[in-house]
Amino acid sequence: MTKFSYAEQLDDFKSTAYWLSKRGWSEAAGGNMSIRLDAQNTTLAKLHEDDHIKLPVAVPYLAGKAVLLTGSGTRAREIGMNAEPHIGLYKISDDGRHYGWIAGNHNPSMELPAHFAIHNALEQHRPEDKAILHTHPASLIALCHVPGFDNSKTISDKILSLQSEARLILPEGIGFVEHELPGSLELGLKSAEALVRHHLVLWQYHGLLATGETLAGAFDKLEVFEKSAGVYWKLRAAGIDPVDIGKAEIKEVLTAFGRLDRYSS
Ligand code: 2HA
Ligand code: ZN
Repeated sequence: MTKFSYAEQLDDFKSTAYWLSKRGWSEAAGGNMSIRLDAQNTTLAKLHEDDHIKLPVAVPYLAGKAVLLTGSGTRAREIGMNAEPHIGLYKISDDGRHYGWIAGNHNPSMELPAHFAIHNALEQHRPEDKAILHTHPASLIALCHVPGFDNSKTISDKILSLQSEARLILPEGIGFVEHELPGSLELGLKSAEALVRHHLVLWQYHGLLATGETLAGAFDKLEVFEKSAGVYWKLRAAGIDPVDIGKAEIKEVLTAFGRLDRYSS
């Protein structure tokens, strides 16, 4: 099998997968991850036309770029031990309408259309965010079953107001996409739209999509949201209806740290 040598990215996949597994957030083969590689990498083999796979929508911002993506059926608990056999390297054609496999694992995650659509949006709007992580944390999925928790604003306001620093880390709140078929293009396109503004998107009844400069950075944001959701469930389990911090105090915190402009109340 053709090999590739992206040691830094492989370490990021490995340690993030280890922690996803340790936290019980990626059961069985649930979840997937990808990293967009910097600039056009001229050392990558040119894509043969015969190996071109047509993309359902063009990804012009990814033209000529490459993405490392976890393989279908790969398990976080195994990636966390040895990442390399589980990661594939894909290149997008110069016209941004096709992609092809270059090296490594060549059976990509079913969420490839979502990852490519999101990388395309990130490259356009937040090029520093090169990593995408999808996982299934129980406390976040459970939020989708609370009556009324079916939109970005309600979930952001109720959950990110339970701990002083949560809204500071996620001032724009979290995005929300209603239930869509896993692996579908619709899921990818709606997520790409939500991610223009948000770093996290909750997929209703499914799981979370997180972005960051690295997978570890995406994991940080996921951890912050999950911590607040954990506080919510602890209170609910104790029969307490959360009081929450209150908008005025949240605004005070965001103002003190210069982040009020990213907050939409
Ligand atoms: O099984 O989580 O959403 C991988 C997934 C697809
Ligand atoms: Zn999933």
